[in-house]
Amino acid sequence: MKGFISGLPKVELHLHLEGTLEPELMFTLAERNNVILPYSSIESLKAAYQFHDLQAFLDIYYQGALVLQTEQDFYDLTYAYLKRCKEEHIIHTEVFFDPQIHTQTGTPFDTVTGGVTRALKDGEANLGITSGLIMCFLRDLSEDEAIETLKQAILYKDDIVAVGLDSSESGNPPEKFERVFAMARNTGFKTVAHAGEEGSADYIWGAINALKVDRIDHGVRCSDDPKLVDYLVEHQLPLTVCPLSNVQLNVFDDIAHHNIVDLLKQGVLVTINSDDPAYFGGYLNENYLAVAEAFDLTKQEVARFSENAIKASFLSDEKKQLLQ
Ligand code: ES4
Ligand code: ZN
Repeated sequence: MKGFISGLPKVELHLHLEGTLEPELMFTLAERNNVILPYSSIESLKAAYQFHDLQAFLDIYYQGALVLQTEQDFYDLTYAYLKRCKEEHIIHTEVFFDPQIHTQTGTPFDTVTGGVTRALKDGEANLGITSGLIMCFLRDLSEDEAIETLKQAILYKDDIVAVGLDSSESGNPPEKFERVFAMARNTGFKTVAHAGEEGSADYIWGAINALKVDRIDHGVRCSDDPKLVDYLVEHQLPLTVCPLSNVQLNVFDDIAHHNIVDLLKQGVLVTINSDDPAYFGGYLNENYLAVAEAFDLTKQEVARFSENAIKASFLSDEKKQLLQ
C-alpha cells in the first residue's frame, strides 16, 4: 500500500504555504532576517508542537510565519514545498497563502505574492508541477481589511485563481464576509472557505448560501446534519479534508474515528490533503497512508480520493480529462 500511494499521481487542494515552514528553514530565515525566536533549538521548537485545539496551533503558526520577510524567503518556502511535491508524486497543487499575516507586520503584499508566484512559475517550468494560488482572508480580522486585501489581489488576477477564508472559526461566521466574497466572484475569482472544522454544520451552510463557494475546506462537521450531507452529495460540492490535521487539533480523537471514509461511502466528493504538514507531522502520502491503513482500504478505494481531487480542482475540463 505504501508503494502504491507514493506512486499514485496525486492532486493537493488544501495546503497552507506558511504551514510548510519546516523548523530548519524557520531557524535559517530567523537568522537571515535577525528575528529572535522564543526557542533555543529546533528540538525545543518541535516540542512546542502539541496543540489541543485550532487556536493553540494558530498562535504558533502566526509566530513562525513572521520569519518570512523578503521576496526570496517566500520563494524559498514555496519552492521547497514544490520539491517535496515532486518526491511525493503530486502533479498539481492548489495552495493557500495568508497575505494579511505579513502585511499586518509591515511586509508589502507585492513582496509576498511576488515571491510565491515566481516559485510557482519555476516549479512548473523546472519540476513540471502545475498549480493554482488561493489567497485567504483571515476571518478574525475585519471585513474592511479583507476588502483592502482583495483590492491588492485584483492586481494579480492572472496569478490568483481563488480566494478563501481561514483562521479562527468560532465567532467568525461566513456571513461576515458575504460582501467581500460577492466582490471576489464578480471579479472572476473562484471561492472556497474553511467551514465545519471546529465550527458547526451551520458554518458550512453559511459558506454555501452566503459565500456561494466552489469547495468547502474541511467540512467534516457536515455529518451532524443529514440534510447537509444530502446537499453535498446532490451538488457534488467538494470537501478538502485533512485527516492528520484533524487528529492533531482534536477534531477527531484518532484516525480510526475520522468520518472521511463514511462520507466517501455516502457519495460525498471528499479529498485527502495535508493542511500544514510542517506542523502536523505528515505530507500528503502520509495522510493517504493513515486513512488507508486505519480503514483497510483497497487500492481502488484509495485511488478514488485521487480521482475526486482531480474532479474538485480548478483545472480546466480539458486538463482534467488528460489526468483522469
Ligand atoms: C489552518 Cl488547520 C487551519 N484551520 C484554519 N485556518 C488555518 N490556517 C492555517 N491552518
Ligand atoms: Zn486549512
